[in-house]
Amino acid sequence: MDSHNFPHRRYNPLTGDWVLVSPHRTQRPWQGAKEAVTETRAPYDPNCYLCPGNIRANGEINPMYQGVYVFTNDYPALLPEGPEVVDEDVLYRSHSVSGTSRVMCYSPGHDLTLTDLSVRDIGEVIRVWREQTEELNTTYASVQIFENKGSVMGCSNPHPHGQIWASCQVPSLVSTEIRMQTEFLTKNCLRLLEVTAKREVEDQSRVVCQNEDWVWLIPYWAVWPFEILLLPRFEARRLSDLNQDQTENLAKVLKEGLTAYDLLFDTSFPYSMGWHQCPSGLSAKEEEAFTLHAHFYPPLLRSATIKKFMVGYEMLGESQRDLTPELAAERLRRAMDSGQS
Ligand code: H2U
Ligand code: ZN
Repeated sequence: MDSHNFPHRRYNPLTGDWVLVSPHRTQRPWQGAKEAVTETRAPYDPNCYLCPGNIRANGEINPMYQGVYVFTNDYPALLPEGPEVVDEDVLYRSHSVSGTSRVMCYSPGHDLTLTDLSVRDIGEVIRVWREQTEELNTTYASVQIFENKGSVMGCSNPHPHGQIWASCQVPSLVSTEIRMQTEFLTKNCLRLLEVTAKREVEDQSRVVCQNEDWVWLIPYWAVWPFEILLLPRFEARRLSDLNQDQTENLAKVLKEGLTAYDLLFDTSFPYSMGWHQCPSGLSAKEEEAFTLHAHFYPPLLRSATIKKFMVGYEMLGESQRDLTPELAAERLRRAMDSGQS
């Protein structure tokens, strides 16, 4: 069967979910009309609560920071301490959670995005990700680094920033990935994401860009049209494991991959991205099975304004896509080439 032309389901070994792929529907003409959505912003906005020297919503004043700036979220989703709650009712279960939430400004420049930063400045962002992971891991098992970019993803402020939420309890999606990676290692004597990186680099059809340490690819089981899985090509469990060369190469692949995103629809590409790092306190087998990686989930489908909706069948049955991951990767590679010529 030519899977590029017929409906089929693909398995996501990281979650255990299936995705319905309906490539025949893309026979409809591709309307990749480039409706550029350009928004001009000044390098400083007196009303922005993240710009250097400005007052935040709780009255605190940001320092005149020059590089990356991290502060505790003024409206944190997690608190370090609280009353002990355990409810083990047969139906209604709950337990306490403890943690902290931080906001991380990537740059003082209000008009920039992570993509716009130089490779050197992206390297600074990674260095702070590494430091934060190391520090927070001494108190909290799980360190979740993420970024919501663009108002379409619910981002409240265009100033380039991400967030860090750390907790003693491991969040559900990370727990699932731990279980799936451990089961894969037990069954196949292979690390799931290590073998994924190797096979994808050999095959190339879903790879958008790569260097000696990293590969930026659309996973075989991608749900979002231009979803990315960023994988190391060396053994790593946490950002704090990265050495200087691996950090520099990560900055390079981020610059390249994110630039391809922006070129695709001639817009500052929105997404939700985040790192999955190995929590502390796992068993030796779970720790061995885990590979550090990042997911990028962008909502756009056909242009800067036409997004993919996860509704209907997706909400009630399972995720579905028309554009194959292979075609999506080819479009991103082409966008990248157009930027180089
Ligand atoms: P988004 O990246 O999703 O827009 O979130 C920005 C965060 O910044 C949000 O969690 C915090 C909000 O609580 N924030 C502050 O900590 N201080 C402020 O003055 C405003 C927003
Ligand atoms: Zn700002």
